[in-house]
Amino acid sequence: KKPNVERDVTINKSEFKAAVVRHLHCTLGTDENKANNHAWWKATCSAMQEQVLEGIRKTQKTHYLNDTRAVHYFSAEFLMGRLLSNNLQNFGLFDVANDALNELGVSLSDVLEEEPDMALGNGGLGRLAACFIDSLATMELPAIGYGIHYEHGLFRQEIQGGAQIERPDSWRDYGNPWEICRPESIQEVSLYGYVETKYGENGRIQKEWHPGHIVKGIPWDIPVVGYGGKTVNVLRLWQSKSSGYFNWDVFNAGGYVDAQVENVQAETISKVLYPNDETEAGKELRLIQQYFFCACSLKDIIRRYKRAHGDDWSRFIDQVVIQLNDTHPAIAIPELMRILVDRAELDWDQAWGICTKVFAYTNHTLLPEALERWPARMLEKILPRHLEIIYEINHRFMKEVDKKWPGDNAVKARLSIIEEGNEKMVRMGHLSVIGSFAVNGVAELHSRLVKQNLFPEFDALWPGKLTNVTNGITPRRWLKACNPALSKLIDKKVGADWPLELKKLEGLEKYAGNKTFQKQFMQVKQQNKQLLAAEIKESLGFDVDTNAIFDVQIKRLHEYKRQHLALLHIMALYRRLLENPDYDMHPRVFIFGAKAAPGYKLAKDIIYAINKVADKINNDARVNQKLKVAFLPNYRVSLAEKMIPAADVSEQISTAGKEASGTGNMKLALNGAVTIGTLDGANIEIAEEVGDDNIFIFGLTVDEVNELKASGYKPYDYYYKNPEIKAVLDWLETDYFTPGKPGALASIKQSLLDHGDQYLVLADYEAYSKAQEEVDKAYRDKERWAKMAIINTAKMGKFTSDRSIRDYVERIWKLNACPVRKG
Ligand code: 26Q
Repeated sequence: KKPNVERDVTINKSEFKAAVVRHLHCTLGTDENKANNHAWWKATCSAMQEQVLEGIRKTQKTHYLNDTRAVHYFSAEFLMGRLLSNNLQNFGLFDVANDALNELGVSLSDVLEEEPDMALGNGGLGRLAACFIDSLATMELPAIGYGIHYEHGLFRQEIQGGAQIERPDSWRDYGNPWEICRPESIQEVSLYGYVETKYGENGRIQKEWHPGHIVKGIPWDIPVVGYGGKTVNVLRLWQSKSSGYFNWDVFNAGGYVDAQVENVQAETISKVLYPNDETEAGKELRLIQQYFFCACSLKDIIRRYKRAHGDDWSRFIDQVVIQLNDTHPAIAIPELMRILVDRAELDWDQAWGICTKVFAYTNHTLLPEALERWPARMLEKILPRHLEIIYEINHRFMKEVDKKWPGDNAVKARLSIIEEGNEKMVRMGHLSVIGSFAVNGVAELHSRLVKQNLFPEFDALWPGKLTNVTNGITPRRWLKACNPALSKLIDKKVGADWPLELKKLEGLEKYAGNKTFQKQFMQVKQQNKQLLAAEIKESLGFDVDTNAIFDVQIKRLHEYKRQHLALLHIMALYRRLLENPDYDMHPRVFIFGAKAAPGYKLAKDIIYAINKVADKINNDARVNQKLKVAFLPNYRVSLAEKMIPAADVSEQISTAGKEASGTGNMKLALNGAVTIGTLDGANIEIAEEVGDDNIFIFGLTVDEVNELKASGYKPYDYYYKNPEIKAVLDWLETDYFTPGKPGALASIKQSLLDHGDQYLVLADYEAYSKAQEEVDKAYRDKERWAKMAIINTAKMGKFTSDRSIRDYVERIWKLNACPVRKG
């Protein structure tokens, strides 16, 4: 069966070949004999780009003619990964390109490897944005992504002597064939300066911001090709440039502008992505980045709106909805108020009415250290008018609070946008909730905790505003493209349109017990494991046994994600094997990928420890037939695409209540990995889908975590009670893993014992270790395991990002699809 998508693009093999060769000659100035794989890659991209640009033109024309309502997805991060293979797939040209290049004596898979990842994001939040714009284009929804054109994306990770070293990422150094510069849409953005208060004729107070600095924003458009190749939306990323404007009057007046700050050169604004996920950094440049892309994007939206509707603001809320991906773009709320009140001269209530019908906000975290707060003083310096507007928003909001809870100052203090204290801080989460018409968490449990713990009074004040939209992933990239062997097998059983209707995978369930299908399914897994084993050999230089269980933990390194819980267990297995060479376990390879924020000491220590323990185990002939550890450096989207199809076991072991959703959990299960995990984030919903028999759930629940903490958690109790815990923690302090450097791994032990083990690693250790024994037992029963793996794939339909987008569209955005046709 062919997918039921009518493809618009018709280019055959010989035409494709001709286009590639033409670009080799005319775009790259080389020829077939001289070209290396990089040149072939660029020429292939350029050949594709002809199709893509045609798609953009048609899509934009269609949206314009239909005067469509559109969603504007504001995100400081878009973790796109590679685009060529995705664009070929979505245009249905993968096989055409493959054959064309083959005839030119070139291997498409080698060419695909030439593409640098577009790593303009840290992890989950940035990748979610990328999956969402894929779904939006696929579902033919009018949408645009807005973000920052970072010159350097997330750092490249090297491992030297076991430790993480950060190197600059240079994804654009040799040119990016996908991006299109749009100089006709350059915008200007103001910074610094002071606010002048004027009194108009009608007695109306007028505010005028005299900026100290103006920077230019240059838009670069990245095509977003929907599956089927009909709608091609764009991701618009802003690059900063100096405008040459510098207000010397403001500077000379003194006091308003700090001379030192003027040194924030315009070009530095979009230089580099901040690598601190889940921590609030409070850096001035970060705030400027946020404002810069929000201001450019709002101007862009308003320019487009005015082209169709002139100065009539009455239809703005019908045409525009803006989704804020976390609070990073929350400054857009006072910016829109400023435009409406100061520039368009609407009165406050009218302007606020518009704002609160345009913005919706997605929360991605409950961790207190990740909730953005900006010093009022910093806002005052960089965005003086915005701080005034925030105070006004807050003032009016406090009156509303007083109506609901008269005289209750405690509730006012909790709900105020302004946190009083040593230093006044602006709470961006509060601003986002107050300025939006909808607020969502990213998994059922997380959304419940957002309502109950993070914003309980907001929920009481505005019932229904806080809601859930469970995350999802695009099955085009995360199954069809990254796992072609499994995709073809699935096609044969359930038809080829599952990438658009992921629930169709349920059709696999009836084969879960079928021996032939089990064999085929596990054969594909075996092939994928061989491919990953080759990658491990190439990257780390050692062999792994593909009959071993491939146990995969891939995600940013953070204490709450508990890579160190996995590490303690690995050390315990090692110890059991040393104590008893006949210790009965199926061979296992533990495979990690993780970057640590450069300033996060303990996270880096954990990476170092994993690598040191790996060195020892991998070179210990007494155990390395049964146990290996592979830490693959520089985890990124393109590496994930190789690891995920090869995983038998998916590690999702965060402390309950801490992982908002997780999305790697969905990708791994979709590819037939079985989860070992806590009742956290989307794991709970995954368990609901696959059933308790097809997942290994262990550990404390959210309620138990809270009870244990309330009753006074004492990690030393576990240390003294469980000899294995004691042994492995003490082992960390010796120089066994770090010869000549005793104590090099001691910080981990310290954090777990002396610093209170905030994330309850020791409390969950025993349950984890038992669950791992269950995993071992289950794997040895080949049929049982195959069945579990198949059911995991079969039951992932819920987690397509198309479903997430449908939820947003129906419950929040109220958008209509706009089919793009030929011509
Ligand atoms: C904050 C301040 C300064 C610099 C950077 C940051 C920053 C950057 C990125 C803070 C947070 C992030 C990213 C957070 C993130 O990825 N959260 C994850 O979002 C996923 C998608 O919803 C969830 O699945 C994960 O559970 C959540 O951890």
